Amino acid sequence: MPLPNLPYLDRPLILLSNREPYEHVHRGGGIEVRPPAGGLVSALDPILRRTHGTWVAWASGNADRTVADDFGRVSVPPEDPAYTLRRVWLSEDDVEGFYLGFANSALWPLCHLFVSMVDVRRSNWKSYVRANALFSAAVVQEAERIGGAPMVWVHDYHFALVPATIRRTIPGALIHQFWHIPFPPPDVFGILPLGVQGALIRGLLGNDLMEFQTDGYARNFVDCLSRVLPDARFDADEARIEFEGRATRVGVFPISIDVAEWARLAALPRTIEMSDTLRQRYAPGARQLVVSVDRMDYTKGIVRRLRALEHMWRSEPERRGTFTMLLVATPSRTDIPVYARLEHDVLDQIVRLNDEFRTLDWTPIVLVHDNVDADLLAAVYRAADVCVVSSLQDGMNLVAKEFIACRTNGTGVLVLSRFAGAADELSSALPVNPFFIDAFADTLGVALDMPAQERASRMAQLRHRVSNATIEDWLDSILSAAEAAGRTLKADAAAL
Ligand code: GDG
Repeated sequence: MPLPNLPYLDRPLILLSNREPYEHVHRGGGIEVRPPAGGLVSALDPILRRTHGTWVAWASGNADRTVADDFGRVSVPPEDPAYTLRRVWLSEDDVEGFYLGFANSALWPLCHLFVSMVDVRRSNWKSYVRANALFSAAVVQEAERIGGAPMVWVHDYHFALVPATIRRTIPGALIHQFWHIPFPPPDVFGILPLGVQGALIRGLLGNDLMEFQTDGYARNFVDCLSRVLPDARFDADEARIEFEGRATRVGVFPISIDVAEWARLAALPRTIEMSDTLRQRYAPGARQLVVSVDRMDYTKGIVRRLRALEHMWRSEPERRGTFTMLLVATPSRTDIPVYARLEHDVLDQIVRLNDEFRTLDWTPIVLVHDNVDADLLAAVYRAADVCVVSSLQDGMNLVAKEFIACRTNGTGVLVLSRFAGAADELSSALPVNPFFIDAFADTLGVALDMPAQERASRMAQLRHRVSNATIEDWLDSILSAAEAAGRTLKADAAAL
């Protein structure tokens, strides 16, 4: 990926995320390294290589300790060491309480407005506090090792308390945080115990810059903070919060993907071969192929998607057999009961629908319930006539952008939930409200019936948008805004 120039990145970079970029695992008597999985890690890895920075993350691999030094440090990438991965070990109790518990059973449903699923426990909160302290200490230790005032880039909702903690120890650090998921409005945030609300907001105000995917989430953050900390002042023109003598800026940076890399993957001979096989198998002749790709997560609207299909096949029997639904649902967070139940419900629903509607030469829904390689995903995107993203809430949704990047021939229809952050940018997609089942089915019908010319013109607009807002653009704008925030805040502090 061609990286931005980063002329402004004159401080040592320390990145903090829950997932680590390289995981060491025992395999067949030896140790294997699992390279960056997932788009975000792959996008950030080159920046760390370029800047010889430090990445602090949870040690999730069962051979991680074997290869790291006494401090949990290991040089990566293994074949050509360029930066330091600093691993943080969590006890089983903290994986349960911090990660599965407070982060994924309280904050995740809360931020996605799944109020009835929010499960707050004192022990999980304590574990979240403890884990945040552990990660903060690791960042501080790395900063001391490197020397100078670093730029610390914190990722996501796992680490709301980290910025303020680091700030207390290294006042001159430039700290900023990207919040990948939605931020809830005050009434929903208000479900949390008062003390927890205050601690989270104060923790985040340790940042120089808070980064969100959309205007709406940024506004929600400001509304929450105004309610929780009435003494905080927000200057809307400057997008600046002032609280207890410190300032935090708020910015909107919709995340993107490595467009060139997806286009390259989609054009590989083996991808084309896989894509042709998918079409021959599931969409022979005039039959169309509708696809979806998600982690198996209740926020992605998989159950509603299946209901819309059921509604369509029942109310418009002539649609049966005209398309196959290829549903890629990657297992996720299976240790959390709600996720295990979702998996069970989705599998059940698919078996039931296939039993009811299948014909001799047609299986209505084909499920891929596995972790698949990126080139197979590219083949799925390439093979599709229609891609459906039906999130009930979603910070951005990268799948929508990946589908567009892979449509190098300019065809294909994107059906996109109004409740995905991506909908703000991708206005030429077919919008859908996944809660309104009949209308969802109607929209699928519109997508399937859309004339080639309209498909091409909508896709041209989508491709134009995505090619002009890539992951490199995102990195460039976020890192330069963080540097600028650091500069102006320093000037503000001098003037105070
Ligand atoms: C959060 C926010 C925001 C999926 N299955 C496989 C696989 N994937 C890849 C896709 C895509 C990514 O996972 C999923 O993208 P989402 O955008 O849906 O992400 P979330 O995991 O929900 O993450 C989200 C994102 O952060 C970034 O800020 O967009 O709103 O919830 O890249 O391709 N990749 C591979 N095998 C799979 O089986 N290799």
